[in-house]
Amino acid sequence: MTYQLYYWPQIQGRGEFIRLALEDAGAPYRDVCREKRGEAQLMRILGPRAAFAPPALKAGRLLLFQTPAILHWLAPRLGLAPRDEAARARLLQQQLTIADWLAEVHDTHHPIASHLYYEDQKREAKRRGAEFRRVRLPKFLKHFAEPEKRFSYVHLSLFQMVEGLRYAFPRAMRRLEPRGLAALHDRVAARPRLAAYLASPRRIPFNAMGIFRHYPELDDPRRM
Ligand SMILES: N[C@@H](CCC(=O)N[C@@H](CS)C(=O)NCC(=O)O)C(=O)O
Repeated sequence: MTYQLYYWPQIQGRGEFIRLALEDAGAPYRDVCREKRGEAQLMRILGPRAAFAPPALKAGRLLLFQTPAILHWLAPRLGLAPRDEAARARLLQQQLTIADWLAEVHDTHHPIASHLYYEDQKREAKRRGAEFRRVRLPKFLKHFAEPEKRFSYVHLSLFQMVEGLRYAFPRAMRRLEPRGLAALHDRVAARPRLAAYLASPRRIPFNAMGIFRHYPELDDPRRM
């Protein structure tokens, strides 16, 4: 089975959480929108009623949207989740919390509207960013500070959160990052297939269009 991933070609974004699972498992997949005329293919599956927003995964006749739902379906097939229903439900619960966390990261630079420029909501972003660093970031980090021993797709997603947050908020992360999460990050980065992926051109670099953006004015202030 060759899986087909549909996601905006310029950013890691939410698509990256699915890419990491496919890459770690060594699963055959096409990153459809990064091929020729890829965005046109994305538009074709984004019918006004079929779906709300990418990422999407196509597997045979199944077309599935929503990052946590895709991972929930995919992970047992890739050996990244047990088949036991209760255990899978608990992983989905954690992935949904990660999705909430990711949305809050996005809202630090787009607190008013995602369709407006950052430059048009900078003042609000500064306030939102400060509250995020003061209250929400420590709360999420603490929640995931001691990851479960049994490896799953949630570990891959937590790796991506750490990577992204270190890029977006380097000073705050130096202050707040729990040891358990740093250790998880290093363990995941050393997995052979994942290490190969991260070093390859398939890994899109972080940039100023993605969900994780580095605006120094939203990070902890530099010490004088
Ligand atoms: N909850 C959805 C969110 C999907 C989403 O917001 N996708 C973004 C890109 S990362 C998008 O294309 N949004 C367009 C829109 O909301 O109109 C998921 O986890 O897949």
